[in-house]
Amino acid sequence: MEGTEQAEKKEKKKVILSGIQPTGVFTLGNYIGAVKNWGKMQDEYDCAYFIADLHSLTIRQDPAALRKQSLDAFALLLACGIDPEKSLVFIQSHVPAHSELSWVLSCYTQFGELSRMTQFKDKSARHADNVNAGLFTYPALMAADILLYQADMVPVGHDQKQHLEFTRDVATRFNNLYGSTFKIPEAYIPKAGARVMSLQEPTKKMSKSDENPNAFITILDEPNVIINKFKRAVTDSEKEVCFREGKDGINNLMTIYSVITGRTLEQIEQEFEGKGYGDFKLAVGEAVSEELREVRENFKRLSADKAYLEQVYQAGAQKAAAISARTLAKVKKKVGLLVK
Ligand code: ATP
Ligand code: LTN
Repeated sequence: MEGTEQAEKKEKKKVILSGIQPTGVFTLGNYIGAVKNWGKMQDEYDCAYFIADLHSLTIRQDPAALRKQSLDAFALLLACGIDPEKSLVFIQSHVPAHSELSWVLSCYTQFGELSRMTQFKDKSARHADNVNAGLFTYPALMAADILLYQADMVPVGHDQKQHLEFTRDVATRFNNLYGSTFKIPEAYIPKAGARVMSLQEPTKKMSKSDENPNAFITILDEPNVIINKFKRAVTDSEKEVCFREGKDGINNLMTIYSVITGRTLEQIEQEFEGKGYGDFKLAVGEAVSEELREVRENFKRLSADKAYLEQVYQAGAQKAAAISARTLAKVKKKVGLLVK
Protein backbone atom coordinates (compact mmCIF):
# COMPACT_ATOMS: atom_id res chain seq x y z
CA MET A 1 0.00 0.00 0.00
CA GLU A 2 2.71 2.37 1.08
CA GLY A 3 4.63 1.44 -2.04
CA THR A 4 1.69 2.28 -4.30
CA GLU A 5 1.16 5.62 -2.60
CA GLN A 6 4.81 6.42 -3.03
CA ALA A 7 4.68 5.47 -6.70
CA GLU A 8 1.60 7.65 -7.19
CA LYS A 9 3.32 10.57 -5.51
CA LYS A 10 6.37 10.14 -7.70
CA GLU A 11 4.24 10.02 -10.81
CA LYS A 12 2.35 13.22 -10.06
CA LYS A 13 3.50 15.67 -12.68
CA LYS A 14 4.06 19.35 -11.96
CA VAL A 15 1.15 21.60 -12.92
CA ILE A 16 1.77 24.28 -15.57
CA LEU A 17 -0.80 26.97 -16.27
CA SER A 18 -0.93 30.05 -18.46
CA GLY A 19 -3.38 32.30 -20.27
CA ILE A 20 -3.51 34.72 -23.15
CA GLN A 21 -5.97 37.52 -23.92
CA PRO A 22 -8.11 37.40 -27.07
CA THR A 23 -7.23 40.99 -27.97
CA GLY A 24 -6.09 40.20 -31.52
CA VAL A 25 -4.06 37.71 -33.53
CA PHE A 26 -1.06 36.56 -31.48
CA THR A 27 2.20 38.30 -32.29
CA LEU A 28 5.61 36.77 -32.77
CA GLY A 29 6.27 38.12 -29.23
CA ASN A 30 3.39 36.11 -27.76
CA TYR A 31 4.59 33.08 -29.69
CA ILE A 32 8.28 33.20 -28.77
CA GLY A 33 7.78 34.52 -25.22
CA ALA A 34 4.92 32.22 -24.29
CA VAL A 35 2.84 29.97 -26.57
CA LYS A 36 5.71 28.16 -28.34
CA ASN A 37 7.00 27.01 -24.93
CA TRP A 38 3.54 25.92 -23.78
CA GLY A 39 3.40 23.29 -26.51
CA LYS A 40 6.83 21.93 -25.60
CA MET A 41 5.84 21.39 -21.97
CA GLN A 42 2.84 19.14 -22.64
CA ASP A 43 4.59 15.78 -22.46
CA GLU A 44 6.50 16.42 -19.29
CA TYR A 45 3.88 18.32 -17.25
CA ASP A 46 0.20 18.51 -16.47
CA CYS A 47 -0.69 21.62 -18.48
CA ALA A 48 -3.67 23.97 -18.48
CA TYR A 49 -3.98 26.84 -20.97
CA PHE A 50 -6.85 29.25 -21.39
CA ILE A 51 -8.15 32.30 -23.22
CA ALA A 52 -8.33 35.18 -20.72
CA ASP A 53 -11.49 36.79 -22.10
CA LEU A 54 -12.50 38.34 -18.76
CA HIS A 55 -9.16 40.13 -18.61
CA SER A 56 -9.72 41.65 -22.04
CA LEU A 57 -12.89 43.42 -20.77
CA THR A 58 -10.60 45.82 -18.89
CA ILE A 59 -10.17 47.62 -22.22
CA ARG A 60 -13.37 48.53 -24.10
CA GLN A 61 -14.15 45.81 -26.68
CA ASP A 62 -16.68 45.55 -29.47
CA PRO A 63 -18.95 42.63 -28.38
CA ALA A 64 -19.20 40.90 -31.77
CA ALA A 65 -15.48 41.33 -32.42
CA LEU A 66 -14.59 39.98 -28.96
CA ARG A 67 -16.73 36.87 -29.51
CA LYS A 68 -15.00 36.21 -32.85
CA GLN A 69 -11.54 36.94 -31.47
CA SER A 70 -12.12 34.59 -28.53
CA LEU A 71 -12.97 31.69 -30.81
CA ASP A 72 -10.09 32.59 -33.13
CA ALA A 73 -7.70 32.78 -30.18
CA PHE A 74 -8.88 29.36 -29.04
CA ALA A 75 -8.24 27.97 -32.53
CA LEU A 76 -4.84 29.70 -32.55
CA LEU A 77 -3.82 27.96 -29.33
CA LEU A 78 -4.57 24.60 -30.92
CA ALA A 79 -2.89 25.70 -34.17
CA CYS A 80 0.29 26.46 -32.20
CA GLY A 81 0.43 22.86 -31.04
CA ILE A 82 -1.58 22.79 -27.82
CA ASP A 83 -3.14 19.33 -27.96
CA PRO A 84 -6.47 18.94 -26.12
CA GLU A 85 -5.68 15.23 -25.68
CA LYS A 86 -2.66 16.19 -23.60
CA SER A 87 -3.56 19.55 -22.05
CA LEU A 88 -6.58 21.16 -20.50
CA VAL A 89 -7.70 24.02 -22.79
CA PHE A 90 -10.59 26.28 -21.95
CA ILE A 91 -12.10 29.76 -21.97
CA GLN A 92 -11.82 31.67 -18.70
CA SER A 93 -15.39 33.02 -18.58
CA HIS A 94 -16.78 29.48 -18.93
CA VAL A 95 -15.47 28.67 -15.46
CA PRO A 96 -17.24 30.89 -12.86
CA ALA A 97 -14.79 29.88 -10.10
CA HIS A 98 -12.26 32.34 -11.58
CA SER A 99 -14.51 35.33 -10.89
CA GLU A 100 -15.54 34.00 -7.51
CA LEU A 101 -12.02 33.46 -6.20
CA SER A 102 -10.96 36.76 -7.70
CA TRP A 103 -13.44 38.58 -5.46
CA VAL A 104 -12.20 36.79 -2.34
CA LEU A 105 -8.55 37.48 -3.21
CA SER A 106 -9.27 41.13 -3.90
CA CYS A 107 -10.35 41.38 -0.24
CA TYR A 108 -6.84 40.23 0.72
CA THR A 109 -5.16 42.68 -1.63
CA GLN A 110 -4.09 46.18 -0.68
CA PHE A 111 -4.80 49.30 -2.71
CA GLY A 112 -1.11 50.21 -2.45
CA GLU A 113 0.19 47.03 -4.04
CA LEU A 114 -2.18 47.29 -7.01
CA SER A 115 -1.19 50.95 -7.47
CA ARG A 116 2.43 49.88 -7.95
CA MET A 117 1.72 47.53 -10.88
CA THR A 118 3.53 48.83 -13.96
CA GLN A 119 0.96 47.33 -16.33
CA PHE A 120 -1.79 49.25 -14.53
CA LYS A 121 0.23 52.46 -14.77
CA ASP A 122 0.96 51.90 -18.49
CA LYS A 123 -2.56 50.88 -19.47
CA SER A 124 -4.26 53.63 -17.47
CA ALA A 125 -2.01 56.20 -19.16
CA ARG A 126 -2.85 54.73 -22.59
CA HIS A 127 -6.60 54.59 -21.88
CA ALA A 128 -6.98 57.67 -19.69
CA ASP A 129 -10.70 57.91 -20.49
CA ASN A 130 -11.41 54.44 -19.07
CA VAL A 131 -9.40 53.74 -15.92
CA ASN A 132 -11.93 51.22 -14.63
CA ALA A 133 -11.89 49.14 -11.44
CA GLY A 134 -11.29 45.96 -13.45
CA LEU A 135 -8.06 47.37 -14.87
CA PHE A 136 -6.99 48.05 -11.30
CA THR A 137 -7.94 44.64 -9.83
CA TYR A 138 -6.71 42.74 -12.93
CA PRO A 139 -3.90 41.07 -10.90
CA ALA A 140 -6.39 39.59 -8.40
CA LEU A 141 -8.20 37.83 -11.27
CA MET A 142 -4.88 36.62 -12.65
CA ALA A 143 -3.91 35.30 -9.19
CA ALA A 144 -7.25 33.45 -9.02
CA ASP A 145 -6.61 31.89 -12.45
CA ILE A 146 -3.32 30.49 -11.24
CA LEU A 147 -4.11 29.54 -7.64
CA LEU A 148 -7.35 27.67 -8.42
CA TYR A 149 -5.35 25.02 -10.27
CA GLN A 150 -2.54 24.81 -7.69
CA ALA A 151 -0.06 25.59 -10.49
CA ASP A 152 3.64 24.96 -9.85
CA MET A 153 4.89 26.99 -12.81
CA VAL A 154 3.51 29.77 -15.00
CA PRO A 155 5.24 30.23 -18.38
CA VAL A 156 4.93 33.91 -19.35
CA GLY A 157 6.90 36.69 -20.99
CA HIS A 158 8.88 39.20 -18.94
CA ASP A 159 6.03 41.74 -18.76
CA GLN A 160 4.02 39.42 -16.49
CA LYS A 161 6.76 38.94 -13.88
CA GLN A 162 5.33 41.54 -11.51
CA HIS A 163 1.87 39.94 -11.66
CA LEU A 164 3.42 36.60 -10.73
CA GLU A 165 5.18 38.18 -7.77
CA PHE A 166 1.86 39.62 -6.67
CA THR A 167 0.24 36.16 -7.00
CA ARG A 168 2.92 34.65 -4.78
CA ASP A 169 2.45 37.44 -2.21
CA VAL A 170 -1.31 37.09 -1.98
CA ALA A 171 -1.09 33.28 -1.82
CA THR A 172 1.51 33.43 0.95
CA ARG A 173 -0.57 35.97 2.87
CA PHE A 174 -3.63 33.72 2.63
CA ASN A 175 -1.69 30.60 3.63
CA ASN A 176 -0.23 32.42 6.64
CA LEU A 177 -3.69 33.45 7.80
CA TYR A 178 -5.58 30.21 7.18
CA GLY A 179 -3.02 27.43 6.83
CA SER A 180 -1.76 25.82 3.67
CA THR A 181 -4.38 26.41 0.94
CA PHE A 182 -2.53 27.44 -2.21
CA LYS A 183 0.60 26.14 -3.92
CA ILE A 184 3.06 29.05 -4.32
CA PRO A 185 3.71 29.24 -8.10
CA GLU A 186 6.97 30.09 -9.84
CA ALA A 187 7.18 32.26 -12.95
CA TYR A 188 8.81 30.43 -15.85
CA ILE A 189 10.35 33.11 -18.06
CA PRO A 190 12.43 31.94 -21.05
CA LYS A 191 16.10 33.00 -21.05
CA ALA A 192 15.92 34.22 -24.65
CA GLY A 193 12.85 35.81 -26.21
CA ALA A 194 11.00 36.84 -23.04
CA ARG A 195 10.84 40.38 -24.42
CA VAL A 196 10.57 40.48 -28.18
CA MET A 197 10.80 44.15 -29.17
CA SER A 198 8.85 46.25 -31.65
CA LEU A 199 10.35 46.16 -35.17
CA GLN A 200 9.81 49.92 -35.48
CA GLU A 201 10.82 51.11 -31.99
CA PRO A 202 13.12 48.41 -30.68
CA THR A 203 13.23 49.83 -27.15
CA LYS A 204 9.49 49.07 -26.80
CA LYS A 205 7.89 45.62 -26.36
CA MET A 206 6.26 44.10 -29.47
CA SER A 207 2.53 44.37 -28.80
CA LYS A 208 -0.57 43.30 -30.72
CA SER A 209 -2.25 46.58 -29.86
CA ASP A 210 0.44 48.76 -31.52
CA GLU A 211 -1.13 51.20 -34.02
CA ASN A 212 1.67 50.63 -36.52
CA PRO A 213 1.24 47.16 -38.10
CA ASN A 214 4.88 47.22 -39.25
CA ALA A 215 5.90 47.12 -35.57
CA PHE A 216 4.72 43.55 -35.07
CA ILE A 217 4.50 40.24 -36.88
CA THR A 218 1.32 38.26 -36.30
CA ILE A 219 1.52 34.50 -36.41
CA LEU A 220 -0.92 34.48 -39.34
CA ASP A 221 0.94 37.00 -41.52
CA GLU A 222 1.64 35.66 -45.01
CA PRO A 223 5.32 34.98 -45.93
CA ASN A 224 5.67 38.09 -48.15
CA VAL A 225 4.21 40.29 -45.37
CA ILE A 226 6.63 38.80 -42.81
CA ILE A 227 9.62 39.30 -45.09
CA ASN A 228 8.62 42.90 -45.89
CA LYS A 229 8.12 43.76 -42.22
CA PHE A 230 11.61 42.45 -41.41
CA LYS A 231 13.07 44.35 -44.37
CA ARG A 232 11.61 47.56 -42.91
CA ALA A 233 12.73 46.78 -39.36
CA VAL A 234 14.57 49.69 -37.72
CA THR A 235 18.26 48.93 -37.06
CA ASP A 236 21.25 51.32 -36.86
CA SER A 237 23.74 53.03 -39.11
CA GLU A 238 26.50 50.43 -38.64
CA LYS A 239 27.06 47.38 -40.83
CA GLU A 240 28.06 44.59 -38.50
CA VAL A 241 25.66 41.87 -37.36
CA CYS A 242 26.75 41.59 -33.73
CA PHE A 243 25.03 41.61 -30.36
CA ARG A 244 26.10 44.71 -28.47
CA GLU A 245 24.64 47.28 -26.08
CA GLY A 246 22.97 50.12 -27.97
CA LYS A 247 22.21 47.97 -31.06
CA ASP A 248 18.61 47.39 -29.94
CA GLY A 249 17.18 46.64 -33.39
CA ILE A 250 19.92 44.15 -34.35
CA ASN A 251 19.91 42.58 -30.86
CA ASN A 252 16.17 41.97 -31.21
CA LEU A 253 16.51 40.41 -34.69
CA MET A 254 19.42 38.25 -33.52
CA THR A 255 17.39 37.04 -30.53
CA ILE A 256 14.43 36.15 -32.76
CA TYR A 257 16.70 34.34 -35.24
CA SER A 258 18.47 32.51 -32.42
CA VAL A 259 15.24 31.26 -30.80
CA ILE A 260 13.81 30.14 -34.14
CA THR A 261 16.91 28.43 -35.55
CA GLY A 262 18.46 27.21 -32.29
CA ARG A 263 21.78 28.87 -33.27
CA THR A 264 23.79 30.77 -30.67
CA LEU A 265 24.50 34.50 -30.99
CA GLU A 266 28.17 33.70 -31.80
CA GLN A 267 27.16 31.32 -34.58
CA ILE A 268 24.88 34.01 -36.01
CA GLU A 269 27.67 36.60 -35.90
CA GLN A 270 29.89 34.16 -37.82
CA GLU A 271 27.15 33.29 -40.32
CA PHE A 272 26.75 36.96 -41.29
CA GLU A 273 30.35 38.08 -41.07
CA GLY A 274 31.10 40.31 -44.04
CA LYS A 275 27.44 40.36 -45.10
CA GLY A 276 25.13 43.37 -44.73
CA TYR A 277 21.96 43.93 -42.76
CA GLY A 278 19.90 43.28 -45.91
CA ASP A 279 21.00 39.63 -46.10
CA PHE A 280 20.50 39.19 -42.39
CA LYS A 281 16.99 40.66 -42.35
CA LEU A 282 15.97 38.45 -45.25
CA ALA A 283 17.28 35.35 -43.45
CA VAL A 284 15.34 36.26 -40.29
CA GLY A 285 12.17 36.85 -42.31
CA GLU A 286 12.51 33.52 -44.13
CA ALA A 287 13.20 31.58 -40.92
CA VAL A 288 10.21 33.12 -39.12
CA SER A 289 7.91 32.61 -42.08
CA GLU A 290 8.93 28.95 -42.34
CA GLU A 291 8.47 28.40 -38.58
CA LEU A 292 4.93 29.81 -38.76
CA ARG A 293 3.89 27.92 -41.91
CA GLU A 294 2.42 25.00 -39.97
CA VAL A 295 0.60 27.36 -37.58
CA ARG A 296 -1.02 29.16 -40.54
CA GLU A 297 -2.10 25.90 -42.14
CA ASN A 298 -3.43 24.46 -38.87
CA PHE A 299 -5.38 27.63 -38.19
CA LYS A 300 -7.05 27.57 -41.61
CA ARG A 301 -8.20 24.01 -41.02
CA LEU A 302 -9.28 24.47 -37.39
CA SER A 303 -11.12 27.76 -37.75
CA ALA A 304 -13.31 26.20 -40.45
CA ASP A 305 -14.44 23.50 -38.01
CA LYS A 306 -16.58 25.37 -35.46
CA ALA A 307 -18.24 22.16 -34.24
CA TYR A 308 -14.88 20.68 -33.27
CA LEU A 309 -13.79 23.88 -31.49
CA GLU A 310 -17.04 23.97 -29.55
CA GLN A 311 -16.70 20.37 -28.50
CA VAL A 312 -13.16 21.01 -27.24
CA TYR A 313 -14.02 24.14 -25.26
CA GLN A 314 -17.12 22.55 -23.73
CA ALA A 315 -15.13 19.54 -22.55
CA GLY A 316 -12.38 21.87 -21.29
CA ALA A 317 -14.87 23.97 -19.31
CA GLN A 318 -16.26 20.90 -17.63
CA LYS A 319 -12.89 19.57 -16.61
CA ALA A 320 -11.65 22.99 -15.47
CA ALA A 321 -14.80 23.48 -13.37
CA ALA A 322 -14.20 20.18 -11.59
CA ILE A 323 -10.56 20.97 -10.76
CA SER A 324 -11.14 24.57 -9.71
CA ALA A 325 -14.17 23.70 -7.55
CA ARG A 326 -11.90 21.85 -5.10
CA THR A 327 -9.73 24.87 -4.34
CA LEU A 328 -12.69 27.25 -4.27
CA ALA A 329 -14.57 25.07 -1.74
CA LYS A 330 -11.49 25.01 0.50
CA VAL A 331 -11.20 28.80 0.34
CA LYS A 332 -14.87 29.42 1.07
CA LYS A 333 -14.71 27.20 4.12
CA LYS A 334 -11.52 28.80 5.41
CA VAL A 335 -12.72 32.40 5.19
CA GLY A 336 -15.99 31.54 6.91
CA LEU A 337 -18.60 31.51 4.16
CA LEU A 338 -21.53 29.30 5.12
CA VAL A 339 -21.25 26.15 3.05
CA LYS A 340 -24.55 25.10 1.48
P1 ATP B 1 -1.63 43.59 -25.57
O1 ATP B 1 -0.61 44.08 -26.55
O2 ATP B 1 -3.02 43.54 -26.12
O3 ATP B 1 -1.51 44.21 -24.23
P2 ATP B 1 0.04 41.28 -25.38
O4 ATP B 1 0.51 41.15 -26.78
O5 ATP B 1 0.96 41.77 -24.34
O6 ATP B 1 -1.31 42.07 -25.33
P3 ATP B 1 -1.01 39.17 -23.68
O7 ATP B 1 -2.24 38.39 -23.91
O8 ATP B 1 -1.05 40.24 -22.64
O9 ATP B 1 -0.51 39.83 -25.02
O10 ATP B 1 0.21 38.19 -23.39
C1 ATP B 1 0.24 36.80 -23.62
C2 ATP B 1 1.60 36.25 -23.30
O11 ATP B 1 2.56 36.74 -24.24
C3 ATP B 1 2.13 36.68 -21.92
O12 ATP B 1 2.77 35.58 -21.33
C4 ATP B 1 3.11 37.76 -22.24
O13 ATP B 1 4.11 37.86 -21.25
C5 ATP B 1 3.67 37.29 -23.56
N1 ATP B 1 4.19 38.42 -24.36
C6 ATP B 1 3.46 39.48 -24.80
N2 ATP B 1 4.22 40.31 -25.53
C7 ATP B 1 5.47 39.75 -25.56
C8 ATP B 1 6.72 40.13 -26.16
N3 ATP B 1 6.83 41.24 -26.88
N4 ATP B 1 7.78 39.33 -25.98
C9 ATP B 1 7.68 38.19 -25.28
N5 ATP B 1 6.54 37.77 -24.68
C10 ATP B 1 5.44 38.53 -24.81
N1 LTN C 1 -2.33 38.77 -17.78
C1 LTN C 1 -1.82 37.90 -18.79
C2 LTN C 1 -2.82 36.89 -19.27
C3 LTN C 1 -3.21 36.04 -18.14
C4 LTN C 1 -2.41 35.02 -17.52
C5 LTN C 1 -3.23 34.51 -16.47
C6 LTN C 1 -1.13 34.54 -17.72
C7 LTN C 1 -4.40 36.09 -17.48
N2 LTN C 1 -4.40 35.16 -16.49
C8 LTN C 1 -2.75 33.50 -15.63
C9 LTN C 1 -0.68 33.53 -16.87
C10 LTN C 1 -1.47 33.02 -15.86
C11 LTN C 1 -1.36 38.74 -19.93
O1 LTN C 1 -1.90 39.75 -20.19
N3 LTN C 1 -0.37 38.33 -20.58
